[in-house]
Amino acid sequence: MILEEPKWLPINQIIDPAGSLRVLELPFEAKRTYFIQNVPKGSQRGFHAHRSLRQIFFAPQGRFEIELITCKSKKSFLLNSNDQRALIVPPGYWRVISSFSKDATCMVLASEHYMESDYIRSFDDYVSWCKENFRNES
Ligand code: T46
Repeated sequence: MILEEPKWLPINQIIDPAGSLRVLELPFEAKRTYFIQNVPKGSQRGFHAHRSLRQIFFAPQGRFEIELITCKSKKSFLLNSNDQRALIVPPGYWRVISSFSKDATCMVLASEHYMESDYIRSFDDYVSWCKENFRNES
C-alpha cells in the first residue's frame, strides 16, 4: 500500500447582507461527525493513528494545529477559522493535535462509525505497522 498525502480542501464562502454561508464539498461519504471544544491551554489530543479511517478536519471557530507523523516524516498544519480550508487526513498517520485557541472548535468528518479496533494507540506499534504496510515508508 502507498501512504496517501494529506490535502487541503477549499471551503467556499458565500457572503450576503444576511450573513455568510460556508460550504465544503465532501470527496467521500461521511458517516460520523464529532467536534472538540474547551481544550485547556497547553493540552494536546490525539496520540494515535487510524488504520482505515479517512477524516476531514476544519476549524469553524478559533484555531489549532495538527501534526501528522509517519515512520519517516513529520508535517504540521495550522487550521484557522479565518482560512477558507479544511484538511483531508488519509488513513495511516500518527497525529498530535495542539495549540488550541481558547475559543477553538476542532470539527471532524469521518468516513466510518466509531470503532476502537481502527485505532493504534501505541507509537511503537504504529511504527512497526507503518513500515509493514506502506511501501513508501519502509
Ligand atoms: C481523532 C481526534 C481528532 C467515542 O466513544 N466515539 C467517538 O466517535 C470518538 C471520536 C471517541 N469516543 C470515545 C473514545 C475515548 O474513550 O471518546 C473517548 C475520547 O476519545 P479519544 O481519546 O480518541 O480522543 P482524541 O481527541 O484523542 O481523538 C479524537 C478521535 O478519537 C480521533 O479519531 O482523530 O479526535
